Amino acid sequence: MNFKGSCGGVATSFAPPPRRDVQRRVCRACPSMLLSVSPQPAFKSLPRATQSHRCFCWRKSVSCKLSAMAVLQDFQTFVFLDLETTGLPRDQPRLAELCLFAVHRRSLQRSPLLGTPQLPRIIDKLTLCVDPQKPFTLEAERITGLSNRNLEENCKADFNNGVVEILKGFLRRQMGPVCLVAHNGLGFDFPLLRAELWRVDTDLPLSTGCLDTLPALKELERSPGMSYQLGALFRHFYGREPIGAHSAEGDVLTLLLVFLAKAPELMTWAAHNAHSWGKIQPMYSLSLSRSRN
Ligand code: DCM
Ligand code: MG
Repeated sequence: MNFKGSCGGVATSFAPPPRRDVQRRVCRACPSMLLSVSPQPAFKSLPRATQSHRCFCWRKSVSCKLSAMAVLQDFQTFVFLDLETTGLPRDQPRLAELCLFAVHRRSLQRSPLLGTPQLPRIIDKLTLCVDPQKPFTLEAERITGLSNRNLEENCKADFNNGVVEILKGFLRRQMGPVCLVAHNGLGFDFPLLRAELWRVDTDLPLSTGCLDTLPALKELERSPGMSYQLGALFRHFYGREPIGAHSAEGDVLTLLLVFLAKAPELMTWAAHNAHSWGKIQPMYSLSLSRSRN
């Protein structure tokens, strides 16, 4: 088989598979490159130390012998997500506002110059307010500007099938594989969204990626004494205050700009470290939350 353009880093334990098996993925050894890898049927079951594959780079020849490749995801669309809620996890919060910005990886490939936040031109956006059917804590009401009263006065429905259809339709129209991105997403946004979806007996595709920028940036942007709160990261990268903190749309905008400051590294980090939606534990069990409502 002709591996023209091959990086030459070649697994020795198996022969090249037929071309139709080749898939585009991201390579740990040359992470910014799009690679074509040839998965083996028993790939996942190989011990990590002996996993290897034959790959070639679309852009230029590089040398890469992969000896410990995890199952990597070549996410095509990153969906930045933020939820506003009636309180913190200890309050068993309900969702009151959600915002998603979907950006194709092509629009994320170059970091903006530091200090000059610049948004991609092509972004799909979705912002919805919902009646949480649960009282806000005073603090949640204060910081978000949302209240049971103003949501009711504006006739917002609860998190029902209508909201779910809009959310799923929004995600379906994005080029996959899709990776959700949220700051402290593993600790808050993903488990809460899954609890809300389970409440109405539905779910997202289990293979949807989930990237939490909090641990990612702790690893990628090390600086002594640095705070990794979203607002602090924005100040760190852009030297100014973020706009619209604690509105779902304001926080998503801040998150996207923070992501853009380290976009190539974060996309590579996601390829290696993103969780799958199916592994996200809902924030609380429904029987418990129902009995408290
Ligand atoms: N939250 C809260 N008290 C805080 C911070 C957050 O109750 N001190 C809740 C309400 C917010 C939600 O968490 O809607 C999400 O936080 P954030 O606005 O930071 O995304
Ligand atoms: Mg928020």
